[in-house]
Amino acid sequence: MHGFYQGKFRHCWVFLITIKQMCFLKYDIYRLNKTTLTDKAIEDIVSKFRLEGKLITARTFGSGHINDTYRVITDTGNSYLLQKINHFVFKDVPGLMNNLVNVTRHLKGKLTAVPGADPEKQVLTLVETNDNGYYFEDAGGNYWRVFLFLNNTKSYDQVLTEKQAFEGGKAFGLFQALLADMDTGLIVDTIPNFHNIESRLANLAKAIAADSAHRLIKLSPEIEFINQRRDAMCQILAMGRAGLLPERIIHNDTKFNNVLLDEHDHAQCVIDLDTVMPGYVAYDFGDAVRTIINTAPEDEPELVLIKLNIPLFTGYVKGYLKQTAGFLTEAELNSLLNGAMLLPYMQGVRFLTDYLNGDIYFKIHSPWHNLQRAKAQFQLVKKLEEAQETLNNIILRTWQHEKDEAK
Ligand code: ADP
Ligand code: GN1
Ligand code: MG
Repeated sequence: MHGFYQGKFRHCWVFLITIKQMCFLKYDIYRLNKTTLTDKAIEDIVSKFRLEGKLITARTFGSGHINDTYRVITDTGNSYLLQKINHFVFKDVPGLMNNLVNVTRHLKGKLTAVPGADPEKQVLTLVETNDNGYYFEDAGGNYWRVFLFLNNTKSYDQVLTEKQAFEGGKAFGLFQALLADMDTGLIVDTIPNFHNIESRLANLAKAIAADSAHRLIKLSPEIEFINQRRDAMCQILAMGRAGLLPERIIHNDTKFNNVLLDEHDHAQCVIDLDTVMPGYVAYDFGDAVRTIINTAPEDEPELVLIKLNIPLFTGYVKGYLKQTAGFLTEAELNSLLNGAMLLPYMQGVRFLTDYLNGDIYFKIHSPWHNLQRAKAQFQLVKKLEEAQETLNNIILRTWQHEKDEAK
C-alpha cells in the first residue's frame, strides 16, 4: 500500500482524490443553495404578492427536479405555494408566465361551461403581485411566483392503485381535450426542442465529445444501448414531419406527481404547467406511462426491481382514452405505444447527458444520481420492449370499448 501512495502511481491517486472531492464539493454547494434561504428572505419575497394574512411558516415542498417550491401559511389560515422559477432551464420567464396566464384562463373558461365542474379547484390560480403582475424578480435576478395552495390534495411519486392510475389518465386526457381548441399563437416555446429526440441525441453527442466532467469512461454499454435504438425512437418525429400526426397543445411533463388527486383519490388538478407547448399526444401518454408502469422509482439503483405493473398501465389507458377517444386520430392511437417506449429512452438520454455535463440541469442527491437514473430508464425501456404486444392489445381493446360505448 505504501508503495502505491509513494511510487509511480502517486499522481494518479492524487488525481482520483481531487476528482472525488470536486464531486462532493459540487453536491455540498447544491445542498447549501437549497437550504440557505432565511425566513426573512421568504417574508420579503411574499410581501411582493397579494397574500391574505401575515406569513407564519414557509417550508420546502414537493420533489420536483427543476424549480424550488415552498408551502407558505399565513395567520389567516391561508396556504400558498411559492416557487422560484429555474431560469437556467427556463430562459424566457416573462414568456413562460404569459403562457401560464393564458393556459389557466383558457382551462377555467372551458370548465365554467361544464356542469358540475369547479374551475377554482381543477385549475391552478396564480396570485397577483402588488403591481398587478404574476411574477417578481428579486435583486439577485431570481424569479418568483405564487399559486393558491390546493388543500386536501395529494401528488404521488409512485402510483399505488389502479384507481389512481385511472384518475390520472382522466386528468391528463381531459387536459388535452380542453386545450384542443386553444389558439397556439398564445403559447411560446419555453424550452425549444424539448421533446425533440434528434436534438436530445445531438446534445448527448456534444456532451460525449466534450466529456467536461471526465465521466465518459465505463459508459459504453449505455451508449451502445442508445445507438441500437436511434431509428426506432425517431419515428414519431418523422411521422409528425410527414404530416401524419397533428401537433396539439400538450403538457410535456406528465409524470404522475404533476397531477393532484383529492382526498378520495379523484383527479383534481393538473399542475406544473411550465412546459405546456405544442407537441404530439404520444409524448404526454409516454411520459405518464413511464412513471406509472414502473414498479420502482425513476432512479432505482437495483435494476432487478424494475418491472412492469400491467394493471396500473391498464387503469391509465382506460382513464386517458375515456377523455380522448372522441378526438384522437387513428394514427395518434397507433403512436401511443411508441410514445411509451420513447419517453423513458429520451429521459435516459437526458439524464446521461446531464451526468456527462457534470450535473448542471437536474437536481441531484448524490454525485452519480444522474447515471443511476439513466440506467434505470434504460432498464425500463428493455422491459417495455419485452411487453410490447401485451401493451398494444390493452390500448386497442380499450379504444374499441370506448368506440362501442360512444355508439
Ligand atoms: P416542479 O417543477 O419542481 O416539479 P411543481 O410545480 O410540480 O414543481 O410543484 C412541486 C410539488 O408541489 C408538486 O409535485 C405538488 O406536490 C405540489 N404542488 C404544486 N402546486 C400545488 C398547488 N397549487 N397546491 C398544492 N400542491 C401543489
Ligand atoms: C423534470 O420539474 P419536474 O421534476 O416535474 C423535467 C422533466 C423530466 C422530469 C424527470 C422542465 O420534471 O422533463 O421528465 O424532471 N422538467 C424539465 O423526473 O426539464
Ligand atoms: Mg413537478
